[in-house]
Amino acid sequence: MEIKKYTFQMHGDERGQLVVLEKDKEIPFEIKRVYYIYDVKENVKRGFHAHKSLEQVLVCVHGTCKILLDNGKEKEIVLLNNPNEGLFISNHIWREMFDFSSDAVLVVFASELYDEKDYIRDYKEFLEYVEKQKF
Ligand code: T46
Repeated sequence: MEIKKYTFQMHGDERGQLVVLEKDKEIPFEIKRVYYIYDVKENVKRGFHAHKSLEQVLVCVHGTCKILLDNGKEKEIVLLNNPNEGLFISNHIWREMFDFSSDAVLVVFASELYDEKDYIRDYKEFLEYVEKQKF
């Protein structure tokens, strides 16, 4: 599975760091929604779903977390531990987020507004859905 992990340019100087994310540049779509996840309790796993259309870029701006990506055939685990790195997740990818450090802040840039109908929350249904996309 191709993993799209971006390293963003840092505009650092003696005052500290600054990272810029703009639509169609660092983020490969028009950003319609931003949300963030933090204060995740120990051993908690989140996600367990895929999206029919949504594309997202995940940035762990503080602390660390891991993301499991699953395209129905292969699985990969990506560590996010750097505020100048972003992970692109396309549609049709099952994701699970885990191993959050207690100080982790995961910011997500999304290509669409929130729509529960875009979620596939059942793993068996996800496998059937990706299989159907081939035809
Ligand atoms: C994803 C991963 C990375 C809203 O009302 N609006 C929103 O924009 C979002 C994202 C969530 N919600 C509500 C829906 C649930 O009642 O917030 C609650 C928690 O959402 P969820 O259980 O889906 O959270 P995660 O962490 O499992 O998944 C989220 C995103 O939902 C999902 O799209 O890819 O983060």
